[in-house]
Amino acid sequence: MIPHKGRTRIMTDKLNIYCFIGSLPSRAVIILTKVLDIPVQLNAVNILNGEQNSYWYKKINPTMKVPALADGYFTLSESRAILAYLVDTKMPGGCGLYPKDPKKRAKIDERLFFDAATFFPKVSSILQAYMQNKSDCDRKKTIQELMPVLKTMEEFLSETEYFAGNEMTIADISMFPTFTTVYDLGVDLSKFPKLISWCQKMQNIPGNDINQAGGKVLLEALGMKPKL
Ligand SMILES: N[C@@H](CCC(=O)N[C@@H](CS)C(=O)NCC(=O)O)C(=O)O
Repeated sequence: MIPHKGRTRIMTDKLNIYCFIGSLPSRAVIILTKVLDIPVQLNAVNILNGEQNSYWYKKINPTMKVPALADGYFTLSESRAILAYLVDTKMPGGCGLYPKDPKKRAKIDERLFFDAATFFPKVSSILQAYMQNKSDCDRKKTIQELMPVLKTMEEFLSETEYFAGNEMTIADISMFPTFTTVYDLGVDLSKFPKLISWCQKMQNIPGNDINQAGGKVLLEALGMKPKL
């Protein structure tokens, strides 16, 4: 991954991904590039020192968040939109990760929206509570608020092996780094055996090493040690 020092845009034939390895949605995008085995240029944006707010990055992603993608002059933010774009453009013939069949795709979108609107924000609140050095009580409250979400996710896995059917899709890839973060934070997962076995399967995919490395970076930023 190359550091990106004040340049406005890196133009290469490869797709450019702007990311921070500690970031959960950045990791989901990197993992998908490994699963699809596509050449990409990874550009590090250090959100720990505020690089996401720099002028050059704001031109690529006006929301000033990671990840972002640049495909020539076409730019895209929002990790789940990037995941869908990567499958659609790199696997034009279709692919089980995000099939073209409207019903299958709608089910995957349903899980992606659940992730964006419910799962990721709850985990993000826990991380914020650690980063802002909130009291133990406040931290525990954010963890308690995650529990019903994990229960729903356990129920999602009661009928299918993955979140949107019996094959891995981009919905699983999107949720994987967020779930391993929950594990790393030491949240009690004993009531969620299906989530644990889903996570174990996901650990065999290409890019798991990057997810683990990102987990270490994140926990170090929080002053903690990873369990995985
Ligand atoms: N919904 C966005 C969330 C992106 C996001 O929250 N990124 C965080 C890192 S995980 C970020 O860039 N934070 C820096 C900031 O808020 O200044 C996505 O999935 O891409």
